[in-house]
Amino acid sequence: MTNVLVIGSTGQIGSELTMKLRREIPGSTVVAGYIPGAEPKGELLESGPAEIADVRDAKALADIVSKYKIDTIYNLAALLSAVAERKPLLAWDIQMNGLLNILEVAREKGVAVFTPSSIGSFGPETPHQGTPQDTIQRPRSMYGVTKVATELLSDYYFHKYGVDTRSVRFPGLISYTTLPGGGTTDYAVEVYYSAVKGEEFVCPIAPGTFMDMMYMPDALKAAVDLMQADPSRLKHRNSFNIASMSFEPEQLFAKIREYVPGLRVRYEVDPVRQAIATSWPDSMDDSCAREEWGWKPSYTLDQMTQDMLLHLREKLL
Ligand code: VAH
Repeated sequence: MTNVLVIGSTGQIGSELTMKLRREIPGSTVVAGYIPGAEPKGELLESGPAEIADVRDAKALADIVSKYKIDTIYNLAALLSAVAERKPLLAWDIQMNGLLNILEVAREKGVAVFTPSSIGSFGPETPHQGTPQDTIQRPRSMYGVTKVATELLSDYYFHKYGVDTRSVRFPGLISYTTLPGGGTTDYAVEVYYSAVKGEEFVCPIAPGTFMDMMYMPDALKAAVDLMQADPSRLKHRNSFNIASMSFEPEQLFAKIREYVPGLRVRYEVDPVRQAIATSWPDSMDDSCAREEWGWKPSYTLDQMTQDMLLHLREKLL
């Protein structure tokens, strides 16, 4: 993996993944793909090349791949779960027609492709505790439908054409660099901002609602390690369960109050996001990722909380 195109480079994952790849891959060219209206800024813009990369424009993608001799695409273009419920047709267009464009370019030009899946690819019938790697996936959200279809289409391109497609099922991701864009797990990011600013946090997810969560540094480690893994060890490809921590809102708030005793919270449950959250796993079994490519998270809830508060105080105060 040397010349990389990150599609969605200004989003919650892409903004940090692009910088990590530029720092950690010697001699690499890491192109920040973006869409008009979401241009890269600051260090992301100044530290490497950037190109307009709309997944719905197949020719533009092919031209970028040729121009920079791209060997790997990270496809992070997606509407997150709550937004996708408001704009289901746009979500399908970006996530599925966009993916098809990327996979066709990858097939023609011999490019590896990483397209994340999510805990959102599971549904109410999926076992919620220790969710298996291979299990029933009948999500009721458009986001989840696109994630299951992403897994199937990516595996199809591997088995039929030999395209090197790989993927992980991300938990809810928590980070301090870029706010998430309308997901069901966003509450677990937003509450840290409220804690640092001394504002009351209004929580849209009900107490007792467990979801898999992960600190961004671990998520980025997974995305890079999987693409660098020995392909002969992979029994799965699209998509690996990866897990780190599982908590419900009250557990998260109690941990934050160990460092910000005055944190104030009240609940205004959002029925759309609550229905989605209830359908998702409480905790996934990630033994296949651990066995096939050495996955292991580093951060605990306590370590994440200390790191989030430290960096948000620097950023906001
Ligand atoms: C969302 N943060 O809530 C995203 C993610 C697993 C959750 O897919 O939609």
